[in-house]
Amino acid sequence: MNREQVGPAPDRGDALLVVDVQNDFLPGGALGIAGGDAILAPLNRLLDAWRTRGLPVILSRDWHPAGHCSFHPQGGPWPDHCVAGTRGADFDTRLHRSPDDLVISKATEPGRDAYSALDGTPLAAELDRRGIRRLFVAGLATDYCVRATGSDARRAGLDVVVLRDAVAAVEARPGDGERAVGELAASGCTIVTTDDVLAAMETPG
Ligand code: VGL
Ligand code: ZN
Repeated sequence: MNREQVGPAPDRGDALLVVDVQNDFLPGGALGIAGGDAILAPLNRLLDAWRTRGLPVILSRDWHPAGHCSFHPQGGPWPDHCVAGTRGADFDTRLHRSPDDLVISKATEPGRDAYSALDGTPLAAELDRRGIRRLFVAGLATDYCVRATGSDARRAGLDVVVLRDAVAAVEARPGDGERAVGELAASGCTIVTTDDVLAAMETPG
């Protein structure tokens, strides 16, 4: 796509937020997203370029206590997933991580679900403290946590760029992923591909 869409080349003031790339959301996991692992290659390319420039990476993780209210046995909409400290809650080992990444745990309270990485977490304060004004958002799932995080970030006054080839949707109803991307665009998020961003990084200014 075109270079203009990304806006200024990623630099100070920008962060890459990787939402919930955890075993339970990938094929074979408790809430495995079909084709979810297809995001790993483009996402890792962007992570590598991002780190080469010393830019900050934030990883959110769904981090529920056992018996969380969102689980079926408690009357919630989901099978048990991402229980804190379990293998299902671990980040996928294929993800290019670094000890410098900021990890944000969310939905940690037993009686309350939270899809947004900004809901009940220190993320907004951290972004403020680090002077981050624009978030590049990738990860899982487009129609739940990516959508909620992107629209929350817009409400918080941040510029938001959604990486459409580095997100994947649960698709409880067919089309949920596309609808979520449409809603994010309508709320003022910029929708681009990882290649758009990589191209912008190669030709700054
Ligand atoms: C999510 C369903 C339940 C997500 C989390 O990360 O998108 N989806 N919990
Ligand atoms: Zn969850």
